[in-house]
Amino acid sequence: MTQTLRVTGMTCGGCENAVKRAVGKLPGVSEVDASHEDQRVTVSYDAAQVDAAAIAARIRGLGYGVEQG
Ligand SMILES: [Cu+2]
Repeated sequence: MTQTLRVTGMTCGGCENAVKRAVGKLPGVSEVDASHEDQRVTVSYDAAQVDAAAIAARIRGLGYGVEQG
């Protein structure tokens, strides 16, 4: 499935890349797109292997805020 999370705290392309790299390493994640301008991260993943909570936790672990919805 594909889900878009509202992510706060990203300020540049480096932040986008950090999120893309970290989330992309999670098992089951096939695609990650991040935009600091839109404060948005879109993730395509296999729901049998990973869930939105785990993805959000990974992003929070980098120091960014996540609001689901
Ligand atoms: Cu940055």
